[in-house]
Formats: sequence, C-alpha cells, structure tokens
Amino acid sequence: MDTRSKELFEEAKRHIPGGVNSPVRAFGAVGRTPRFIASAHGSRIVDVDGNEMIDYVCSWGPGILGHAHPRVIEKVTEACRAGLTFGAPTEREVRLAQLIAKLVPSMEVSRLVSSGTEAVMSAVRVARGFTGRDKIVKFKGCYHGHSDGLLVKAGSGALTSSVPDSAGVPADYTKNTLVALYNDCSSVEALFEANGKDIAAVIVEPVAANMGVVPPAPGFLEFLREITERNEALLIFDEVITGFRLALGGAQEYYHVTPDITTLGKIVGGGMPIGAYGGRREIMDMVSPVGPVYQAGTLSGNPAAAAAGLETLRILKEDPEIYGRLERKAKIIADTVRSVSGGTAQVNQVGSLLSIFFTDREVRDYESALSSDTARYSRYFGRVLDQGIYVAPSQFEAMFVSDAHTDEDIEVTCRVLRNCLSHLLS
Ligand code: KE4
Repeated sequence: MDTRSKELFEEAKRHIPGGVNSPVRAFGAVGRTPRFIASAHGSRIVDVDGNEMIDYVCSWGPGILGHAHPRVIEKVTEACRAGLTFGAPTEREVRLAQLIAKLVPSMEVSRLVSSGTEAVMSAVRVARGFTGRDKIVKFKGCYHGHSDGLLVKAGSGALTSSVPDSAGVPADYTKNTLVALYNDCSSVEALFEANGKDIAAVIVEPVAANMGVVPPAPGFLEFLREITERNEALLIFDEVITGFRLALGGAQEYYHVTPDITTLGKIVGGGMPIGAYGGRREIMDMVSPVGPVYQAGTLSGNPAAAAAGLETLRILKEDPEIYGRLERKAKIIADTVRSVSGGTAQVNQVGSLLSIFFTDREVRDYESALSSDTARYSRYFGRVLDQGIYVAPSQFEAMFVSDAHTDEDIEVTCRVLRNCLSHLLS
C-alpha cells in the first residue's frame, strides 16, 4: 500500500522536477511510485504509509553502519547544539583530515567538499593544474557525478572525443574528455598512443558500481597505474562508493593499487553531505590558497557533517572485523541468487557491494551489463518490494549490505529472493 506516497509524489511534482531531488529516486526505470520515507533505523526503512522494509539501498552507500547509528546521531546532535555552520575552520575538520590520511595513506592532504560530484570536479581540475594538460580519460558506464566535463558518452569510436550525455552541456566542455572501455586495456593504450602527453589523468571507479557492480578484471587497475606513470599522467580513483566500503583503506587497499588522487563521498560523511579529494602534498599544494587551482565551498567541512563522518570512520576503525561480516552476508545473498537462477541471472559481488543482472552472459563490462533484461529487473524490483525488500530501482545500481543487516534479515531476504526469482526465471 502506497497511498500517502502517491499523494506526496503528486504534490512533489508541482514544485520539484519529477518530484525528486535526484533522478534515480523517481523509480522511473521500474514503473512504480517512489516510496516517500518517514524514518530508518538499522537495516530497516519505513515509508510514509507505514511499510517497513529491509533496506539494501542504504542511501546509495553511506549507510554502511545502518541507519541512525546511535553514536553518530549523538555526535551530530552535539555538533548542532554548538552551532550549525561558521564559515571558519574547526577542530573536527583537522581530525577528519588526519583520520582520512591515516586510513587512506595516499591522501596525505585532502580537501572536504559537499558532494561526490564536487570532489571529482575538483580532483579533475587539480590534475589538469598539476600536469598542465587538458585531456581526461574516463570509462564508458562509469559515473563520476554530474559535472559538465564528465557527463559524456563515447563518440563514434573510442578514439574520438566524447559527446555530451546531457542537454545543456556545450560540446566544447566535453572535447577534452576521452572515453575508454572498462576492463579493456587496449582501448586505454589506443587513447594514450593518440593523445599521449595531452592526457592529464585517467579517472576510474576501481570497482564499477554505476553500470551495476562490475569488478576490475585481474591486472586492469595495475595496468592503469603503469600506463599513467609511463605517460606522466595522474591516476584518479573515484572511491565515492568504494571508499571505506571495500576495506578501511578502500579499493586501493583491497586491490593494492595506489592512485595519485582519490575522491570520496557517501561513507566519509556518515550520511551527511561530505565529499573529499586528496593526494600527496606536491599535488594538493596546487589547491588554493596554497596554489593556483581555485576551489571553495561555503559549507565545506560543515561541523555537523564532519561530526557524522568522523564518528562513522572511528567506528569502522575500531572494528575492522566489520568487513569480514559484510562480505559474508553479501556472499550468502549472491550464492542464493546463483543457486536459484542456474545461470539465467548473473551476480557480481565484491565485498558488501553486489548486483543481480538478468542476463545469461558474464557481466564484465558496460556492453555485457547492457545485455541485461531491464524489464525483468523491473518485475523483480516490484515483487521483492511488495515482500518488504527495498533494492535499487535500477538495474545499473548496486545493492549495499550494512553492518546492521542481521542474520535474520539475510535469511528473510534470501527466502524472498528464492521465491521471487524462481517464479521470475522459470
Ligand atoms: P554525489 O554528487 O551524488 O554525492 O556523488 C557523485 C558520484 C561520484 N562518483 C561515484 C562513483 C558515484 O557513484 C557518485 C554518485 N552515485 C549515485 C548512485 N550510483 C548517487 C545516487 C544519485 O545520483 O541519486
């Protein structure tokens, strides 16, 4: 039952584009009314009609500890009582930058911003400023936020410059963005052969999670590290999703590949609006007020957000066993789907990130991800939603498992998945 959600959705559409403040929330890909959420605690989310669901969206990643963790709420409340924002430096920002540098050693120096998009946009500008070069290589199917230069799709061939993937982005803004194919080293080689010393950086999701979850093929990240070094370009790991998700040190710890610049979001803010970008000092000293690359933000390092991020990272640091627990739970779900689907659906799972693809092909890149049956995904989404399981309303997103998901939650989820998938795939 979603009566109140329906009413709110109609009201919302009168004053908000599509009734939502971020497109994927509109449930457009699954043909349902978006659930307007009233509250969430632990692994559970409750909509305005009182439906309680087990949540595997986890706000698209920040919710690694589960919703409304008591310690995080307490620290945010404490910060709010002392004033919401000062536009001046605070101790919490120092402590958060110190903790980021400790957990992600390649981020010796970092700057806090207010979203993943802002972190990536700034990281790209720093890479260009540091190298004096203009071109950036990204990968088809990877998403790095909505800054103009990265809203692109590949031109007619991987060698051509890209074309805008959004109205309102002038072709001029994307002509310096080159598009390669994820897990395809030769497509990257070709771009460097054709553009070599003009490439400032390669930006990559170390585990792609915006085409659904697609892990890096063995050697792919190591190859990107080698070819950027060989061409004196920078390697940017967009760890907005994987940061503190795959390991305390993120994907760069999980895969033992160290980028030059890392971007963070989601977990680093503990559910509050924080992004961050950082790298070794010689790169980050390019950033204003030290260096010539300008970047600024009224609410950057906001006290309440910094309090949420700090406490979240402290909890993760205190209990590194969490990553084993998360992986175990995600694997139970993945194995359940594999056992019931018999190859008619694929599951990619890395740590506590997983995606179910409705295709009989292995999904190892954007093209194979696109072979998925999105209509079948839409039916899957609706059936599990009706059974109280809240997953991403799009085939090309990820499922997120949190430390708050209990063994009973996983058991209930697997029971629902077995039931729904056995009907859907028969
Ligand atoms: P934000 O600006 O949404 O905080 O972060 C942008 C971003 C950057 N890099 C990666 C790898 C990302 O996944 C994202 C944002 N992720 C999407 C979900 N895939 C956010 C959800 C949404 O757009 O509403």
